[in-house]
Amino acid sequence: MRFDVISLFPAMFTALKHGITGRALTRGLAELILWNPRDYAVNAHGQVDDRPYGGGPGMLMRYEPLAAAIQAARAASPAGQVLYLSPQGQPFTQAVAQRLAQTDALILLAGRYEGIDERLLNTQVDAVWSVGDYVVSGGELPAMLMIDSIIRLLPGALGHTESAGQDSFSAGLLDHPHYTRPEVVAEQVVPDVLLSGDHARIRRWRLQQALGRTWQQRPDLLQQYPLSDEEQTLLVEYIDAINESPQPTGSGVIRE
Ligand code: 9D3
Repeated sequence: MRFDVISLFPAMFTALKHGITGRALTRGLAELILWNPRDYAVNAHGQVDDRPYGGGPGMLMRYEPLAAAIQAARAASPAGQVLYLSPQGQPFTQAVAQRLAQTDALILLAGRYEGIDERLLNTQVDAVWSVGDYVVSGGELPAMLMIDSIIRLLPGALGHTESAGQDSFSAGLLDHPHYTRPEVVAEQVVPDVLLSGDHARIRRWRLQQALGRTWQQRPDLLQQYPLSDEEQTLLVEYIDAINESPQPTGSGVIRE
């Protein structure tokens, strides 16, 4: 899959050379091409920002260099949809990542300053995505988040130890707790069930923990999740156990 990124700070994208994304790039599963609007600056000063019509604080990305960089990226990747990263965008979710991972090419436009001219948005941008309701300084980190989450979904990107397919139930739920050696740490022991070797019991415990943690931390996710009869039973048992034993204040437990 091909990613073309338009950004004033192309060096930020070197972060993607590490780990899973780095391996996918060196293996040729994914390709990353950067386009810097500064290279398309029109005046002697190499100016890439401009003042907003109507006045007010803040600058916009200057129209001509940005339009030229988009045009160059489009010419190099004609099949690529142009995605603009913006706080005004639709929420980027795992479902969106899964859909975009099915495509061959994407052109990501990372904004700086207060954003881009609305006419570029109208004529050059196919979709607008936000990575969450908080403010960051530019579109680069959001673009990297999107690229990372998409690359991990490409066939062959994850090694067998990283394979996401193992806990198929966990799609749409938070993960269960994990433990590794040693068996006792700071007077906390590994739950007995994980040492039992009883794989059916371990699977049920993990599913129950995933359901319980999602219920506690992310009830919004649970609303979207259709509970099987087994899951319903496990969750009720989890909630009952919590209501039987007092919990520290602030642990997020709802008591009757
Ligand atoms: C003064 C109003 N601000 C909008 C909330 C201005 C502004 C702040 C930060 C305009 C752009 C930015 C830079 N942010 C992004 O480019 C961005 C972003 C984000 O800040 N949050 C969540 N998702 C995204 S995607 C791109």
